[in-house]
Amino acid sequence: MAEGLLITVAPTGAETSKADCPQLPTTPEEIAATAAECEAAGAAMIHLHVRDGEHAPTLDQSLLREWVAAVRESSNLVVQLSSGGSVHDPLDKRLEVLDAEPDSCSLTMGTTNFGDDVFSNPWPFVCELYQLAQERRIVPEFELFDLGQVHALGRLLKTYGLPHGGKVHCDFVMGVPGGMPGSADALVAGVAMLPPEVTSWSATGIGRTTLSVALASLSKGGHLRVGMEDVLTIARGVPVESNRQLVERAVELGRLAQREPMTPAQCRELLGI
Ligand code: KMH
Ligand code: ZN
Repeated sequence: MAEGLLITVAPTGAETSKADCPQLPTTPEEIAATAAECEAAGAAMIHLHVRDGEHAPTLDQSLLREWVAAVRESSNLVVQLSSGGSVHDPLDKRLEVLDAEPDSCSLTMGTTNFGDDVFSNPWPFVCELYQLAQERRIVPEFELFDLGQVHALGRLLKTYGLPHGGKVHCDFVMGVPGGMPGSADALVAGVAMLPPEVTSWSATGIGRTTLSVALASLSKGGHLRVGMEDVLTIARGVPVESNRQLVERAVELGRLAQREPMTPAQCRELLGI
Protein backbone atom coordinates (compact mmCIF):
# COMPACT_ATOMS: atom_id res chain seq x y z
CA MET A 1 0.00 0.00 0.00
CA ALA A 2 1.23 3.49 -0.87
CA GLU A 3 2.74 5.62 1.89
CA GLY A 4 0.93 8.72 0.70
CA LEU A 5 -2.61 9.31 1.87
CA LEU A 6 -5.39 9.94 -0.62
CA ILE A 7 -8.02 12.18 0.94
CA THR A 8 -11.26 12.34 -1.02
CA VAL A 9 -13.77 14.97 -0.02
CA ALA A 10 -17.48 14.27 -0.47
CA PRO A 11 -18.82 17.75 0.25
CA THR A 12 -22.55 17.68 -0.45
CA GLY A 13 -24.27 14.31 -1.01
CA ALA A 14 -27.93 13.98 -1.89
CA GLU A 15 -29.47 13.47 1.52
CA THR A 16 -29.06 16.68 3.55
CA SER A 17 -31.18 19.75 2.86
CA LYS A 18 -29.78 23.25 2.66
CA ALA A 19 -32.47 24.37 5.09
CA ASP A 20 -31.19 21.91 7.71
CA CYS A 21 -27.54 22.71 7.03
CA PRO A 22 -26.90 26.17 5.51
CA GLN A 23 -23.12 25.53 5.44
CA LEU A 24 -23.61 22.64 2.94
CA PRO A 25 -22.18 23.68 -0.46
CA THR A 26 -25.09 23.57 -2.93
CA THR A 27 -24.28 26.14 -5.63
CA PRO A 28 -21.53 26.25 -8.28
CA GLU A 29 -19.91 29.19 -6.46
CA GLU A 30 -19.95 27.36 -3.13
CA ILE A 31 -18.60 24.15 -4.65
CA ALA A 32 -15.80 26.05 -6.40
CA ALA A 33 -14.76 27.67 -3.12
CA THR A 34 -15.05 24.33 -1.29
CA ALA A 35 -12.88 22.60 -3.88
CA ALA A 36 -10.17 25.26 -3.65
CA GLU A 37 -10.01 25.28 0.13
CA CYS A 38 -10.17 21.49 0.45
CA GLU A 39 -7.32 21.10 -2.05
CA ALA A 40 -5.28 23.64 -0.08
CA ALA A 41 -6.05 21.66 3.09
CA GLY A 42 -4.88 18.32 1.59
CA ALA A 43 -7.67 16.73 -0.46
CA ALA A 44 -6.79 15.28 -3.87
CA MET A 45 -10.18 14.13 -5.18
CA ILE A 46 -13.75 15.40 -4.89
CA HIS A 47 -16.86 13.18 -4.99
CA LEU A 48 -19.65 15.36 -6.37
CA HIS A 49 -23.43 15.31 -6.08
CA VAL A 50 -25.02 18.26 -7.85
CA ARG A 51 -27.87 20.50 -6.62
CA ASP A 52 -30.27 22.70 -8.60
CA GLY A 53 -31.34 26.32 -8.09
CA GLU A 54 -33.63 25.21 -5.24
CA HIS A 55 -30.72 23.32 -3.63
CA ALA A 56 -32.40 19.98 -4.46
CA PRO A 57 -30.37 17.00 -5.77
CA THR A 58 -30.39 16.84 -9.57
CA LEU A 59 -28.84 14.90 -12.45
CA ASP A 60 -29.57 17.68 -14.94
CA GLN A 61 -26.86 17.40 -17.58
CA SER A 62 -26.12 21.11 -17.93
CA LEU A 63 -25.80 21.50 -14.16
CA LEU A 64 -23.53 18.45 -13.95
CA ARG A 65 -21.30 20.05 -16.57
CA GLU A 66 -21.42 23.43 -14.83
CA TRP A 67 -20.33 21.91 -11.50
CA VAL A 68 -17.52 19.89 -13.10
CA ALA A 69 -16.29 23.04 -14.84
CA ALA A 70 -16.54 25.08 -11.63
CA VAL A 71 -14.36 22.60 -9.73
CA ARG A 72 -11.86 22.40 -12.59
CA GLU A 73 -11.60 26.18 -12.71
CA SER A 74 -10.98 26.63 -9.01
CA SER A 75 -8.81 23.57 -8.28
CA ASN A 76 -6.76 20.69 -9.64
CA LEU A 77 -8.81 18.12 -7.76
CA VAL A 78 -9.63 14.85 -9.49
CA VAL A 79 -13.34 15.15 -10.29
CA GLN A 80 -15.48 12.16 -9.46
CA LEU A 81 -19.19 12.46 -10.24
CA SER A 82 -21.59 10.35 -8.25
CA SER A 83 -23.47 7.91 -10.45
CA GLY A 84 -25.45 6.94 -7.36
CA GLY A 85 -27.37 10.21 -7.25
CA SER A 86 -30.23 10.10 -4.78
CA VAL A 87 -32.37 7.05 -3.98
CA HIS A 88 -35.10 8.62 -6.16
CA ASP A 89 -33.06 8.88 -9.36
CA PRO A 90 -33.95 6.50 -12.20
CA LEU A 91 -31.23 4.18 -13.52
CA ASP A 92 -31.19 5.65 -17.04
CA LYS A 93 -30.50 9.16 -15.71
CA ARG A 94 -27.70 7.75 -13.57
CA LEU A 95 -26.02 6.30 -16.68
CA GLU A 96 -26.17 9.73 -18.31
CA VAL A 97 -23.91 11.15 -15.58
CA LEU A 98 -20.97 9.87 -17.65
CA ASP A 99 -21.92 12.28 -20.46
CA ALA A 100 -20.60 15.12 -18.27
CA GLU A 101 -17.07 13.73 -18.76
CA PRO A 102 -15.74 13.52 -15.20
CA ASP A 103 -12.31 11.98 -14.47
CA SER A 104 -13.95 9.33 -12.33
CA CYS A 105 -17.41 8.08 -11.42
CA SER A 106 -18.66 6.23 -8.37
CA LEU A 107 -20.03 2.76 -9.11
CA THR A 108 -21.90 0.94 -6.37
CA MET A 109 -21.58 -2.83 -6.46
CA GLY A 110 -25.12 -3.80 -5.44
CA THR A 111 -28.52 -2.86 -4.06
CA THR A 112 -28.55 -1.69 -0.46
CA ASN A 113 -31.24 -0.83 2.05
CA PHE A 114 -30.58 2.85 2.77
CA GLY A 115 -32.40 3.80 5.96
CA ASP A 116 -36.07 3.44 5.03
CA ASP A 117 -35.24 3.69 1.33
CA VAL A 118 -33.59 1.38 -1.19
CA PHE A 119 -30.46 2.37 -3.10
CA SER A 120 -31.06 0.37 -6.25
CA ASN A 121 -28.13 -1.14 -8.14
CA PRO A 122 -29.34 -4.29 -9.94
CA TRP A 123 -26.58 -6.44 -11.45
CA PRO A 124 -27.43 -5.66 -15.13
CA PHE A 125 -27.23 -1.92 -14.30
CA VAL A 126 -23.85 -2.37 -12.57
CA CYS A 127 -22.53 -4.20 -15.66
CA GLU A 128 -23.91 -1.59 -18.08
CA LEU A 129 -22.47 1.31 -16.10
CA TYR A 130 -19.10 -0.42 -15.83
CA GLN A 131 -18.87 -1.12 -19.56
CA LEU A 132 -19.93 2.45 -20.35
CA ALA A 133 -17.19 3.78 -18.06
CA GLN A 134 -14.66 1.55 -19.85
CA GLU A 135 -15.83 2.83 -23.25
CA ARG A 136 -15.69 6.47 -22.16
CA ARG A 137 -12.32 6.03 -20.41
CA ILE A 138 -13.74 7.19 -17.09
CA VAL A 139 -12.13 5.55 -14.08
CA PRO A 140 -14.67 4.06 -11.67
CA GLU A 141 -14.41 4.09 -7.90
CA PHE A 142 -16.23 0.98 -6.72
CA GLU A 143 -18.45 1.76 -3.71
CA LEU A 144 -18.81 -1.15 -1.29
CA PHE A 145 -21.68 -0.94 1.20
CA ASP A 146 -21.52 -4.56 2.34
CA LEU A 147 -19.40 -7.67 2.09
CA GLY A 148 -21.51 -9.23 -0.67
CA GLN A 149 -20.58 -6.25 -2.80
CA VAL A 150 -16.87 -6.93 -2.23
CA HIS A 151 -17.42 -10.40 -3.64
CA ALA A 152 -19.45 -8.96 -6.55
CA LEU A 153 -16.51 -6.71 -7.49
CA GLY A 154 -14.37 -9.80 -8.12
CA ARG A 155 -17.12 -11.22 -10.33
CA LEU A 156 -17.42 -7.97 -12.32
CA LEU A 157 -13.66 -7.76 -12.95
CA LYS A 158 -13.47 -11.41 -13.99
CA THR A 159 -16.34 -10.94 -16.43
CA TYR A 160 -15.43 -7.58 -18.00
CA GLY A 161 -11.73 -7.07 -17.27
CA LEU A 162 -9.96 -4.08 -15.73
CA PRO A 163 -11.14 -0.46 -15.81
CA HIS A 164 -9.61 2.10 -18.15
CA GLY A 165 -6.11 2.86 -16.87
CA GLY A 166 -5.63 -0.63 -15.43
CA LYS A 167 -5.97 0.31 -11.74
CA VAL A 168 -8.80 -0.78 -9.43
CA HIS A 169 -9.74 1.65 -6.67
CA CYS A 170 -12.61 1.05 -4.27
CA ASP A 171 -14.19 2.75 -1.28
CA PHE A 172 -15.83 1.07 1.70
CA VAL A 173 -18.93 3.08 2.65
CA MET A 174 -19.67 1.90 6.18
CA GLY A 175 -22.30 2.54 8.79
CA VAL A 176 -25.24 3.12 6.41
CA PRO A 177 -28.38 1.74 8.09
CA GLY A 178 -28.87 -1.31 5.84
CA GLY A 179 -25.21 -1.86 4.97
CA MET A 180 -22.19 -3.17 6.88
CA PRO A 181 -21.48 -1.54 10.23
CA GLY A 182 -18.82 1.14 10.62
CA SER A 183 -16.54 -1.00 12.74
CA ALA A 184 -12.90 -2.02 12.58
CA ASP A 185 -13.98 -5.67 12.48
CA ALA A 186 -16.14 -5.13 9.40
CA LEU A 187 -13.34 -3.23 7.64
CA VAL A 188 -10.83 -5.97 8.38
CA ALA A 189 -13.26 -8.54 6.95
CA GLY A 190 -13.84 -6.41 3.85
CA VAL A 191 -10.14 -5.84 3.19
CA ALA A 192 -9.47 -9.57 3.56
CA MET A 193 -12.08 -10.26 0.87
CA LEU A 194 -10.85 -7.72 -1.70
CA PRO A 195 -10.16 -9.35 -5.07
CA PRO A 196 -6.47 -9.46 -6.06
CA GLU A 197 -7.00 -6.92 -8.86
CA VAL A 198 -7.62 -4.11 -6.32
CA THR A 199 -4.71 -1.65 -6.31
CA SER A 200 -5.98 0.87 -3.73
CA TRP A 201 -8.89 1.44 -1.39
CA SER A 202 -10.34 4.04 0.92
CA ALA A 203 -13.01 3.97 3.58
CA THR A 204 -15.61 6.30 5.02
CA GLY A 205 -17.84 5.87 8.04
CA ILE A 206 -21.25 7.52 8.05
CA GLY A 207 -22.27 9.67 11.01
CA ARG A 208 -20.83 8.70 14.35
CA THR A 209 -18.77 5.88 12.79
CA THR A 210 -16.57 8.38 10.94
CA LEU A 211 -13.63 8.33 13.38
CA SER A 212 -13.55 4.61 14.07
CA VAL A 213 -13.59 3.87 10.34
CA ALA A 214 -10.91 6.48 9.58
CA LEU A 215 -8.62 5.11 12.29
CA ALA A 216 -9.23 1.52 11.19
CA SER A 217 -8.51 2.45 7.58
CA LEU A 218 -5.21 4.10 8.51
CA SER A 219 -4.31 1.05 10.60
CA LYS A 220 -4.89 -1.22 7.61
CA GLY A 221 -2.97 1.05 5.20
CA GLY A 222 -6.06 2.41 3.43
CA HIS A 223 -7.02 5.88 2.25
CA LEU A 224 -9.74 8.23 3.57
CA ARG A 225 -12.94 9.76 2.31
CA VAL A 226 -14.40 12.53 4.45
CA GLY A 227 -17.00 15.25 3.97
CA MET A 228 -20.44 16.56 4.76
CA GLU A 229 -22.08 13.91 2.56
CA ASP A 230 -21.12 11.44 5.27
CA VAL A 231 -21.01 13.33 8.58
CA LEU A 232 -22.45 16.60 9.87
CA THR A 233 -20.92 16.76 13.34
CA ILE A 234 -17.24 17.19 14.25
CA ALA A 235 -17.86 15.93 17.79
CA ARG A 236 -21.00 14.79 19.60
CA GLY A 237 -23.54 17.62 19.23
CA VAL A 238 -21.07 19.99 17.51
CA PRO A 239 -21.99 20.79 13.89
CA VAL A 240 -19.34 20.65 11.16
CA GLU A 241 -18.48 24.19 10.04
CA SER A 242 -17.12 23.31 6.62
CA ASN A 243 -15.74 20.49 4.50
CA ARG A 244 -12.30 22.01 4.94
CA GLN A 245 -12.55 21.31 8.68
CA LEU A 246 -13.12 17.60 7.96
CA VAL A 247 -10.23 17.48 5.47
CA GLU A 248 -7.97 19.18 8.02
CA ARG A 249 -8.87 16.56 10.59
CA ALA A 250 -8.14 13.76 8.09
CA VAL A 251 -4.72 15.33 7.38
CA GLU A 252 -4.03 15.43 11.12
CA LEU A 253 -4.99 11.77 11.56
CA GLY A 254 -2.83 10.86 8.56
CA ARG A 255 0.18 12.71 9.97
CA LEU A 256 -0.14 10.80 13.25
CA ALA A 257 0.00 7.63 11.14
CA GLN A 258 3.01 9.05 9.24
CA ARG A 259 1.08 9.38 5.99
CA GLU A 260 1.39 12.59 3.98
CA PRO A 261 -1.59 13.77 1.90
CA MET A 262 -1.31 12.97 -1.80
CA THR A 263 -1.47 15.70 -4.39
CA PRO A 264 -4.05 15.50 -7.18
CA ALA A 265 -1.20 14.49 -9.55
CA GLN A 266 -0.28 11.58 -7.26
CA CYS A 267 -3.95 10.65 -7.06
CA ARG A 268 -4.16 10.55 -10.87
CA GLU A 269 -1.22 8.17 -10.92
CA LEU A 270 -2.72 6.01 -8.17
CA LEU A 271 -6.03 5.71 -10.01
CA GLY A 272 -4.67 5.42 -13.55
CA ILE A 273 -6.32 8.64 -14.73
N1 KMH B 1 -26.84 9.06 -2.28
C1 KMH B 1 -26.81 7.64 -2.16
C2 KMH B 1 -28.14 7.07 -2.47
C3 KMH B 1 -22.70 7.33 -4.69
O1 KMH B 1 -22.53 8.53 -4.63
O2 KMH B 1 -22.37 6.66 -5.66
C4 KMH B 1 -25.80 7.03 -3.06
C5 KMH B 1 -24.41 7.50 -2.93
C6 KMH B 1 -23.39 6.64 -3.56
O3 KMH B 1 -24.09 8.54 -2.39
ZN1 ZN C 1 -22.14 9.88 -2.96
